[in-house]
Amino acid sequence: MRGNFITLEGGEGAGKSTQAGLLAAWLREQGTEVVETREPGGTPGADAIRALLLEDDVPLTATAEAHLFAAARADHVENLIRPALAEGKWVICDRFIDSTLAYQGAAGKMGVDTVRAINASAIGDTWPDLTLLLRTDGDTGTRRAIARDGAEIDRFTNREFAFHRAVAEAFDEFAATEPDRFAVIDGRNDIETVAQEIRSIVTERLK
Ligand code: Z5A
Repeated sequence: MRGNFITLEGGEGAGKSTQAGLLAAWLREQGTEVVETREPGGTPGADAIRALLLEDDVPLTATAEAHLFAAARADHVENLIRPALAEGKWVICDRFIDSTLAYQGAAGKMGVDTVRAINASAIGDTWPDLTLLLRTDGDTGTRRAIARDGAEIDRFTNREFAFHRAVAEAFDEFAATEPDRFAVIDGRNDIETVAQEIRSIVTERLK
């Protein structure tokens, strides 16, 4: 039987990585085989593209960025996500296609439909079964990311407030359009409250 595919989405510092780890640990306690991964990245090829996108100081157009995120995703889906699901494992992925739709498509102004088309062959029918959207106000997320990383602010984090607001609005719109796939969670709550809510949602929707 195919495993379940869960993605976590939201702005920077929303708590996605923290909650991905807690959810994976909780599922493993119950005997579920879990693969934890993240985007961009997750395979050697996708990690090399991640370095180009997030760490190297190479100026890129929005179109080039969107194609690179999709290229990383194609490798990640084909070499890691799809095989794991086929083996019955659950895959928990920190960011996936909705990030590209929100960052490059909506906030980056390429257009959500254009970005969706670029990603069509990268993911095929490998859409998430459940997408957990962690909502925070911009300040909370940025404060958490800065407290964690100190001065290490990558070029996505450094973008202006209006860009992050456009990202947040896009995520809200996607969740409203696809309520069966998305669950919206208040990421401003403390870590254990958020984790408990996620466990309830996963139990209700997937178990
Ligand atoms: N990007 C894109 O443009 N297009 C795409 O297609 C994709 C990505 C896939 C990825 O950077 C950047 O790439 C991202 C979008 C862009 N940039 N932005 N902005 P990344 O993967 O390096 O970083 P990130 O995805 O933004 O994640 P993050 O900053 O690591 O945030 P997080 O995973 O949501 O948060 P966290 O690491 O779990 O928590 C942050 C800190 O807050 C940490 O110290 C925690 O202990 C603390 N924390 C977590 N939860 C709480 C609660 N509930 N209360 C208090 N403190 C908390």
